[in-house]
Amino acid sequence: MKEVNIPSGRVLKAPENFLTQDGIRTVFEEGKHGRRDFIRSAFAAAAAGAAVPAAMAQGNPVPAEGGDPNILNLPEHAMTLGQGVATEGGYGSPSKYEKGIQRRQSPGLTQTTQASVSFAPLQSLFGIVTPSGLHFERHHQGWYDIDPSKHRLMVNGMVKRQMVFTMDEIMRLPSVSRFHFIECGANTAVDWGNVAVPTVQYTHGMLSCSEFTGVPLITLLELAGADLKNGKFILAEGGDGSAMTRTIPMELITSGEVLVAYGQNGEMLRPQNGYPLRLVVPGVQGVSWVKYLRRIEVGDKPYAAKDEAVHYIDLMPDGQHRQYTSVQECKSVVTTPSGGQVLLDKGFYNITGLAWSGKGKIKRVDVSVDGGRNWRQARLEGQPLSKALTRFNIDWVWDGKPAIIQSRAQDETGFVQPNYRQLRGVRGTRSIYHNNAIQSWLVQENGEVKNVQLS
Ligand SMILES: Nc1nc2c(c(=O)[nH]1)N[C@H]1C(S)=C(S)[C@@H](COP(=O)(O)O)O[C@H]1N2
Ligand SMILES: [Mo]
Repeated sequence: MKEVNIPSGRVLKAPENFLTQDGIRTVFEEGKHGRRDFIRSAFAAAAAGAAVPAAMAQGNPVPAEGGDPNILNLPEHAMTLGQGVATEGGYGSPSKYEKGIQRRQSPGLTQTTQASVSFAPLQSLFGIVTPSGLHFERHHQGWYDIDPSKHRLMVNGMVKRQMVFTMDEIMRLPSVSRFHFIECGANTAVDWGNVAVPTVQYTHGMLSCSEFTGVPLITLLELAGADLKNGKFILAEGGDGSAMTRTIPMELITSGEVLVAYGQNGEMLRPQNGYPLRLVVPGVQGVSWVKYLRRIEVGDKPYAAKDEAVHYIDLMPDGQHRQYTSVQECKSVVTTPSGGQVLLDKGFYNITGLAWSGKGKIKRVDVSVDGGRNWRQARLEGQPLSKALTRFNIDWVWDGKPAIIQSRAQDETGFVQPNYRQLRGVRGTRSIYHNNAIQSWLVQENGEVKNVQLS
């Protein structure tokens, strides 16, 4: 067993060779020795009636063991000169103690790294924003770092003026910044049939949330004089070799929600996420968020592109394929405690997780610790934003007995996240995409948390 630090600083134990152990934080040395020694020696000093230095009585560091109790054993960082500004170059990086927090590939999931996925470490994140360097990646033909001065966006089809925009031209236009989640339609896909992967990083990590900045697509369509009466759809086309094209219904665009985005969390998009330009289609599955966006065509019918007619379809129980499913239905997941984490001891824990809906705002989240028999309402952090992640928390005192932790979200339309029985009742068992079932985590008596499914 190895001690690990989970989000919000609590220390848990995890098996040494656990598959995804490295997805969880390793304990700080201070946590392992320093603090406990501090408390122990403070007690020892008080018990021995030793003169406790004034600084220590105020909660300052401990006297050197066996030495002069008046000499404070200050840590090096309190006595030496720190490093100068920008010693690592002009762009900062996380602490060296946070190296274990990485996006990860699922071994054996795909044959090449170019047509693959890296999952976001949801178990280690706070709040609702995914740091750009940890945003999940899904590429069909690898990622590129495209020269923005050479990049162009063409608008054609049912328009009065076909236009080609440079990045400079796009960035002169009125912009907006909004928080939105992006979830791949295949998120949680491997668990459709049964439990397949051990941690929340692999079950739900094709999910991220950023503040995106860009120009509403409707602005570009208006500049091009698009026929908004007969033009019912657009086709969005990416500039990479995967020929990623998707049909987007015009209602989403005229509402002003769809953005041609260049910004992500206050800076330009990362190359892995579509630099210099991507489509942001709030609430809609990730595949429609076309990266390296190079062309928008206005048309009067759906385009039946390969990634909507053949891929990203749902096989229904009657044997028919459901096409053009795009809005991500209401879903939630507990991120701590979650698979692969180990509770150190009985007692208090903050259960925390994420909820989201492609149809709007999260209205409420309920949490069960007994496999869905009883539910308690969780606290939502801040004001839930539409089509963004919402963080929830709830207090829990673990009595040391096996417990099954679940979360169930409800959105502002009244839609309640289904359990597996309800979902399979409608969708059957042969789907891949769009699994929004309630997730169950089993806390075992030894504290180890496991991915389980209840029938
Ligand atoms: N040009 C292009 N756009 C693309 C893809 C791609 O392979 N090429 N993948 C799509 C899929 S399936 C998803 S889930 C999202 C992933 O976005 P991300 O890599 O920024 O997380 O991008 C979408 N847009
Ligand atoms: Mo995707």
